[in-house]
Amino acid sequence: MENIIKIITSDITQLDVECIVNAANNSLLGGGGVDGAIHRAAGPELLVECRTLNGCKTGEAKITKGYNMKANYVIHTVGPVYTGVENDAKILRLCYWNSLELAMKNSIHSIAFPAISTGAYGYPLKEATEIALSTVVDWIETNLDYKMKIIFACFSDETTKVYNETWILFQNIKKT
Ligand code: AR6
Repeated sequence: MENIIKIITSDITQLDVECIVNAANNSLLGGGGVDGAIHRAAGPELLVECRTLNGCKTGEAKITKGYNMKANYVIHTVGPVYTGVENDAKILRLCYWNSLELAMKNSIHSIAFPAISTGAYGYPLKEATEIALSTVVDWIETNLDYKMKIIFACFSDETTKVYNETWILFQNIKKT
């Protein structure tokens, strides 16, 4: 399998991948948005396992099973609440990076990300997308011998459009 990056419009909870990423909060005890959807789709056993994890620091990642979902694993990461300071970008980058590191540690070769921090946490979508795409490209380039399929599961066509536009822009920057 090659390294692949795919951008699709999808409900992340329905994807047939080894692992999906949850945009969680520090408690890891559930919430709204994608977090709520993942807990609903996985079933109550996910919360039981999450209770054993003692929460998660912002920018870090923890792994659980996927229970009733097709995905075998959920990697829970906590994005920054957007405040407009430089550190927001560093933390958002860490979410993607640490999730991929944890996936590799668990021999996972396919992973789907939601647009972390761009809902309740208020991160402007375009800026967040640039960070998401550049971070996974950097990670792939750093781990060329590890094959990973990375899917960006956009929840609306509008989000998908921003990802696709940013991807083109990013490719152009990379080439020059
Ligand atoms: N599949 C894919 N993407 C989704 C789905 C889904 N089923 N549902 C929502 N999104 P958010 P955050 C998109 O608010 O900004 C929670 O309460 C959504 O359209 O879920 O990181 C946590 O517990 C948006 O683009 O996460 C935290 O308290 C993106 O997922 C807080 O929200 C992220 O929106 C985290 O906020």
